[in-house]
Amino acid sequence: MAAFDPGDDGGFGSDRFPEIVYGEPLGSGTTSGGLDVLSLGRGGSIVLGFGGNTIVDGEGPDFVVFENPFFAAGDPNNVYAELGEVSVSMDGESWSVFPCAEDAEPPAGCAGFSPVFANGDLGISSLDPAVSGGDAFDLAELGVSEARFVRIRDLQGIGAEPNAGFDLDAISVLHAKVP
Ligand SMILES: [Ca+2]
Ligand SMILES: [Ca+2]
Repeated sequence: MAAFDPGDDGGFGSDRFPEIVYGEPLGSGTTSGGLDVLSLGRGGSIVLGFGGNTIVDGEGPDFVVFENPFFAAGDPNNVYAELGEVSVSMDGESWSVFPCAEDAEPPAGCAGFSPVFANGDLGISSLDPAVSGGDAFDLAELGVSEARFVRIRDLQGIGAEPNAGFDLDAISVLHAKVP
């Protein structure tokens, strides 16, 4: 299940929705923003389910969100980021929100800040946070043991049409319970 509530000036990738936000990410590393993404638009949001599987709280991070941030002009201190707020839910109605300090340096608790190296075409796994890049989340931080849905909401409303807002490439589930 995937439900997209687009904001203004987004929609890049929507012709390939929902497939574009499932499957392996196609990260472009630190040099440019990957194009295997759905642009949420200004204030847009998306809810993703995982085919009936649930994310469970295991040791360390439990899922990773892949956007397409990159180092502007190659400068690691100048990340071109479009941050998103991440929430989880069991029923799709009641949500637990990861607090996102978007103005902290570096931002904390948000998705969309860490460049993506995971790439299905290059054989770089999205299931190994040591190599994948992306922004990892731990259910334990919220005191949540299990989640069926992840919601991402664009926070910054930047970028030009049709690429405005948070660009979702994929979410990888590190700790899953399969029914
Ligand atoms: Ca965990
Ligand atoms: Ca982006």
